[in-house]
Amino acid sequence: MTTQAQQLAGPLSAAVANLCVGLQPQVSPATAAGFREVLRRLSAPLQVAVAGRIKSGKSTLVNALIGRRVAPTDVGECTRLVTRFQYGTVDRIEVVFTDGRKQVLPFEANGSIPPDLGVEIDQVSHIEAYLTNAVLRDLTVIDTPGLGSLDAASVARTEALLGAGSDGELDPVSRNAVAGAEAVLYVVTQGVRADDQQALAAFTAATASREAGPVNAIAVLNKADTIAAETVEGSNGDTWQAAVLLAERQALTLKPRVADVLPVIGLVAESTETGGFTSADADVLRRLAELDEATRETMLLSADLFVSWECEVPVGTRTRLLEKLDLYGIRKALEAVDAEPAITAGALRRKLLDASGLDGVRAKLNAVFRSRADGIKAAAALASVTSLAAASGDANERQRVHDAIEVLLAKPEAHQLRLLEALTLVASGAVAMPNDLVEEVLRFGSSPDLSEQLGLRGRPPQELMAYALERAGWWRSFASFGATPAQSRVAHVVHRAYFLIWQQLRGRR
Ligand SMILES: Nc1nc2c(ncn2[C@@H]2O[C@H](COP(=O)(O)OP(=O)(O)O)[C@@H](O)[C@H]2O)c(=O)[nH]1
Ligand SMILES: [Mg+2]
Repeated sequence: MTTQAQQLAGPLSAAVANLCVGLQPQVSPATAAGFREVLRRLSAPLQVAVAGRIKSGKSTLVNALIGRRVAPTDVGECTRLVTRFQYGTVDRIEVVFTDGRKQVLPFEANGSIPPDLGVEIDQVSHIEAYLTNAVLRDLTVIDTPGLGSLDAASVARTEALLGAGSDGELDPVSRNAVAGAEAVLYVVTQGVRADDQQALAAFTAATASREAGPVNAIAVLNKADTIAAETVEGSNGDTWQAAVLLAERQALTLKPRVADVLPVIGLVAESTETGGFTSADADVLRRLAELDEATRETMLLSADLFVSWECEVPVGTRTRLLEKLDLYGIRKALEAVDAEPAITAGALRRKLLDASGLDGVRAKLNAVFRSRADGIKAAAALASVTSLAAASGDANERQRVHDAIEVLLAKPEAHQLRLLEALTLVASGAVAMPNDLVEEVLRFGSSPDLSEQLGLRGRPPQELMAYALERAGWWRSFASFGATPAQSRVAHVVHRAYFLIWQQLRGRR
């Protein structure tokens, strides 16, 4: 068996792949089969699950991110299935049945997956959608029906199938050990409830007990346009400001299980990114902008009034615009036309996209997931390797695997992996720390930027270096003196992280 080094995300994935290859002849056939699956996953793009309650707008957001209206939204049986969107050289939909059978289906004329498949849905495991889409080259996006929902069958399917796609070679225990998404984009709407926390825990279960944490989890506050600004203190009646404030508040509830909570308007992002917003729509908006003030204000009071109020623009046209942008998007577009009556459809689209907050979500995905894909994948693979060995029931085998992992982690190159592990341990509360130290440790995961990792964004290099060195010293003594063994292990990693930052800063001078 050879590893496909050119497809691996980086050196950490390569190190874990080598570990698997090296161990393969020394373990039972069942564990070896599991290792093959781990190797297969290591050379695939990062697997990101989009999770959250039903109707929170997951599929809408998936479409916006992929840039094509390919996931059915709202209704239809497909919204109850897990769909994996991955890169392929030709566009293709495969329905995978629970018995392993596969059936190829055509896309709808509009390029979407058919909302109703015309097959026995109870026998469907999940859908594989291959798209020739550049976004998917290094990110496989998994749309889920919804964790923490009331539809028990959908929940069961989500939990069972997140990250499915194994070749049927594995027994259920092993499959569970290697299944699971490697990262999660968690979609919430106004008012995170207690069961959203439960849903995050369910995600942990679905990722085969790997913790979701700030290293591999981001949350978005979707449907930001529907927030009633007057209910949010400090928003000054501004919807987006209200969304920003609410997202900050939700971050307090969800952190440190997620890296951040960002507001977004998935619907507007979808319409502007998938070609849904057309120049005909821009024409309609220009006509609406010319209506007399009173008519316009009345129409913008509610969705009902928008479509039913007497006005020269046909009702069907208005209904379609409402479906694409909802009232908030229409209001924003009208403001843009007011400010610049000759605005082009393209410029209007850009304004709407800016208003949707999608750029912020993309930037966060890049900073938290893409830039760390190697570490995230390697850590997930190591966790799988560990649970495969544990599941084998053979104490010798377990010891051999454990020893090999220890050797790997002791290498200086594996520092990033240890740091990711430490972040997850601290974020999940598995290793208890005082709050200020938790915050300090988690900063390492907040950004690839060194000054931000130090919590000293924008400060001069000299100050950054002095601080890194000082904290390195502090964590070293904390490791030796004031710490429990578990804390001490984390502290050593943090000490080294500061030391390496200091070295890097020095090298830049
Ligand atoms: N107003 C508004 N509606 C949205 C937004 N995102 C999604 N929706 C609507 O919410 C409904 C459910 O969306 P869907 O993506 O199917 O949710 P899912 O069940 O989580 O996949 C659809 O009618 C979407 O058009 C948003 O940001 N604003
Ligand atoms: Mg959906």
